[in-house]
Amino acid sequence: MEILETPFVKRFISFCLEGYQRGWHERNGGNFSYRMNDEEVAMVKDKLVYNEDWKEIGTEVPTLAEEYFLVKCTGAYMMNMGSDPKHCLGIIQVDKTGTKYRILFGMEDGRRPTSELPAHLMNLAVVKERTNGKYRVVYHCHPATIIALTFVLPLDAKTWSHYFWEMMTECPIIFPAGIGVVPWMVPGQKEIAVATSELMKKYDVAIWAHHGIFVTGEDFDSTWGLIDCVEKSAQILVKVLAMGGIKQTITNDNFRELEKPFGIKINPEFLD
Ligand code: 2HA
Ligand code: ZN
Repeated sequence: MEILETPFVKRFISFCLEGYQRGWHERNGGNFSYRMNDEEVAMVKDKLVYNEDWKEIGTEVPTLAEEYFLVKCTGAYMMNMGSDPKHCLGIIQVDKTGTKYRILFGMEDGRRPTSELPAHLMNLAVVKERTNGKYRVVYHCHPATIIALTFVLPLDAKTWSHYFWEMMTECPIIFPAGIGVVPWMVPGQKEIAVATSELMKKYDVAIWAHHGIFVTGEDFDSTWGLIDCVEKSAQILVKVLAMGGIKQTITNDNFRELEKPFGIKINPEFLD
């Protein structure tokens, strides 16, 4: 099968274009990665080219050794993902030691993987372990309302989780663990990758102060649903704050009432 015709590549592209339509990807902003499953690797294996040199990832991800990933290119505009995929995305493989990668498809004319490759791979490693291999998607984007709130809300997980749960009843059901927050840090470096992946041990959502957000999930739809809910919650919160603030809300007891019917455990650290 042609690589660009496979369902997972098509869905990766449609996800990027939807994010662009939402205004979450100005210029080359944001990035995206997907850990391919065995069937997807088998589907494209005879079209991959194994003659590129191994390059340093910039961090260590031994639990991802020899796995295959579909990732956005650095510098690429999400806007162009559909019309020029061979310059905007590529398939890479991690080596046996988990310290190097090589390009097997796409990333033509010297393009390279996203500048946030260390953060993507470290997050994918952490969530793979936390979910026994279920989670495969990591998405980073720059939604204006979420970023705006990083200038106003205290930068701690409890504040963000509680406010974002309060804004829509479905939110605690969709992200019951809550939202982690990384303070302002230099992007593209190992330090921010380590800080984010520490949060991904607990949360599916990590805010990057004054920059954007990382979300993770099992598949493309659930990851999309998650970022969509978080950004919508942010929009409601801004409206509520602009209208003079919360006058009545969902109580902590109300939150606890959701647990049994929806079979979830809402992070008790944020419910007092
Ligand atoms: O341009 O968003 O964080 C990619 C980014 C870097
Ligand atoms: Zn960014």
